[in-house]
Amino acid sequence: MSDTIRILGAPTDYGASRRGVDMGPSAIRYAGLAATLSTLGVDPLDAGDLSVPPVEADDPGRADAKYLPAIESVCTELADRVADALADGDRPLVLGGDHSVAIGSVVGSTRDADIGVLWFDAHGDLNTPATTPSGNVHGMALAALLGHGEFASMSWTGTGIDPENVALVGVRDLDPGEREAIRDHGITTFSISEIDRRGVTSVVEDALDVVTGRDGVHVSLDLDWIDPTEAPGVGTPVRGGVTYREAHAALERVADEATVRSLELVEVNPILDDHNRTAELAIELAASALGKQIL
Ligand code: 6HN
Ligand code: MN
Ligand code: MN
Ligand code: MN
Repeated sequence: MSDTIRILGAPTDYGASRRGVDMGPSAIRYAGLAATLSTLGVDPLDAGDLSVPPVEADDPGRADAKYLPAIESVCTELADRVADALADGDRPLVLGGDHSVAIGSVVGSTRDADIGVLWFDAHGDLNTPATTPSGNVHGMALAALLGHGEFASMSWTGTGIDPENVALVGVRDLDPGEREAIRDHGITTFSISEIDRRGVTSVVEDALDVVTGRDGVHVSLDLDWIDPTEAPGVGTPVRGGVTYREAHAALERVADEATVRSLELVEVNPILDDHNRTAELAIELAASALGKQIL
């Protein structure tokens, strides 16, 4: 793999109920993404944004999976762009957008490859149209990728990823249907309480033991994983998240122990942010995941 990081913006908020995450890619670039990546000795290649029609122009359609056709079209294009980047030997870095874009990133990253998925999130994102409390597809992204419920019949969400190759890290807000999904499908889940008890480093090491895929791991980083005092610019904040240092320690472990095949930074909402600090944190964490050294 070359040292080129191909930046792909996916400015969508179709999967979230709040406007603003569609400005995530712009906020993350403005906070200095390319300059930071350059200091790591990697080559940032900004491939621009996918063209996403404004949400106002569309009708949400079904209440239990809002804007699903629009999400399908964005994710289908994103999957191809991610797979193309990898085929060219570049590492894709996807900028969301709400977390539904992960359906595109992971479908693309897993094409002709055997990968693990690390999902850092306050939430499980394991609802289906049958269990969702909101109808927002960002809360269903991981279920879609695993082919749960109705997603089993949708070819655009299919990865063939084995649930044993997925780990959820740091969750603290699960819906009843998500708890059931974790139990029924045996998805390795490390709650925030486990991080409290055992420390983030040891938890991430265990997660990495679970997900190691032959071709590396996809890191899906939902910024609401971090405590809202450090990451206020997210659409669905939940108190009691990991601290600034815990987040770095986690991604530093990932860089040390795994091959990061693809990475995404999602749910940054500059409208709700405090002077773009969540976007800045997203960049710092990407740098940690890509092997930034302090000494
Ligand atoms: N995210 N579990 C809630 C729902 O509506 O399904 C919240 C989901 C949040 C999703 O932050 O990516
Ligand atoms: Mn999420
Ligand atoms: Mn595969
Ligand atoms: Mn979340």
